[in-house]
Amino acid sequence: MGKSRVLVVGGTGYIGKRLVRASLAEGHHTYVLRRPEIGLDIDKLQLLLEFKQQGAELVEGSFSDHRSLVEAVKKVDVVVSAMSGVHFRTHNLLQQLKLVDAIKQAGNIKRFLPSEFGLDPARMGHALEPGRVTFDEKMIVRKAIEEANIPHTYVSANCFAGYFAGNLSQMGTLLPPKDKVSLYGDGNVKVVYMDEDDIATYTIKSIDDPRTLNKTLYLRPPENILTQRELVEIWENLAGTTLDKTTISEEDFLAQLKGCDNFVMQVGMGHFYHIFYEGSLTNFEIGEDGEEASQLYPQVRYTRMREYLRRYL
Ligand code: NDP
Ligand code: GO6
Repeated sequence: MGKSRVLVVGGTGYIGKRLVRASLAEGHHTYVLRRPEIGLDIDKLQLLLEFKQQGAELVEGSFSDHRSLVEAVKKVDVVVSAMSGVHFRTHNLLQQLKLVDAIKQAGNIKRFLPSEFGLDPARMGHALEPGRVTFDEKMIVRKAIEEANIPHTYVSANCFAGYFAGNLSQMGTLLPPKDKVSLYGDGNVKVVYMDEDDIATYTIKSIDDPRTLNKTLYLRPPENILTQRELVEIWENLAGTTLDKTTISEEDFLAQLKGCDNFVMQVGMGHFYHIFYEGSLTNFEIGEDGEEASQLYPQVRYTRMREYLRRYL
């Protein structure tokens, strides 16, 4: 396929920086939004300057200046947003409504990928409070996109391995436990663990693909569909250890969630509940409105969790 002009919004973020690199690697003309609000954040600025050296074009634009967003959007064919969903209280995801307005007014965008990259929010209508806020906000953004008839692709990336695999899916840590691991229920629910660079690679593959137009792209490469138990076993084999296993029953987990007074923690626990007890990543078949990434792009050699976990040895 030909080369596109791609604007990455949120390009210095955790997944955003990988999207910039993947777009450059694919040979697209890559533009990265540079917000004046970065102020004295020297790491953000240095990263942007690195991207420029690697061939990206930095475009100034602010969410508090509609015209600047329209001008930025007019330079490109595709907009990929990786706005934050982490600092939940500030509703950053809804900032994207301003981006939708700008795209609507500019009128030239061939594909918009809003910030999704997780559970499919369209399947989370029943999600627990307060974690459901992320799904609700993503659905509000979807509605605005669809009402404005903006061509789009939604990427359901499942579990970022850095948050869910490196720690063997333990909450409150990013490192593998040394002695004991707690399993959610029987530990036999299928989840999907994804290397973050692969998420970016698949996402960028989809931006000019007619097969993903107005569809959801699910990242479900077969060898990365694993139970928590299988993930733990992979680690035990790599590390040459055996971990003591304890079980958290569904009732205990929900009681802990309800008793927790930290908002960000409650949000996280809600997400873990849906993933590891309910099986929300895998308890459905991909339908007419979806495509599976490793089937569309079999040439991508995706990272298996055995390989990903080596870095934690
Ligand atoms: P980050 O927290 O790294 O933030 C991404 C970018 O958001 C920042 O770099 C910044 O852009 C932008 N941003 C933050 N606040 C504002 C603001 N007030 N106004 C404008 N821009 C702002 O995001 P993540 O990469 O962690 O998350 C991206 C997406 O991935 C989210 O939708 C999230 O839900 C999802 N996610 C999924 C996970 C999974 O396991 N599936 C795990 C984590 C996230 P700039 O670069 O311009 O400064
Ligand atoms: C990642 C996290 C990890 C929270 C999604 C608390 C949206 C999604 C897979 O920001 O709340 O320990 O789907 O103690 O649709 C956070 C959130 C993960 C990271 C989940 C996410 C996943 C957001 C924690 C923790 C490792």
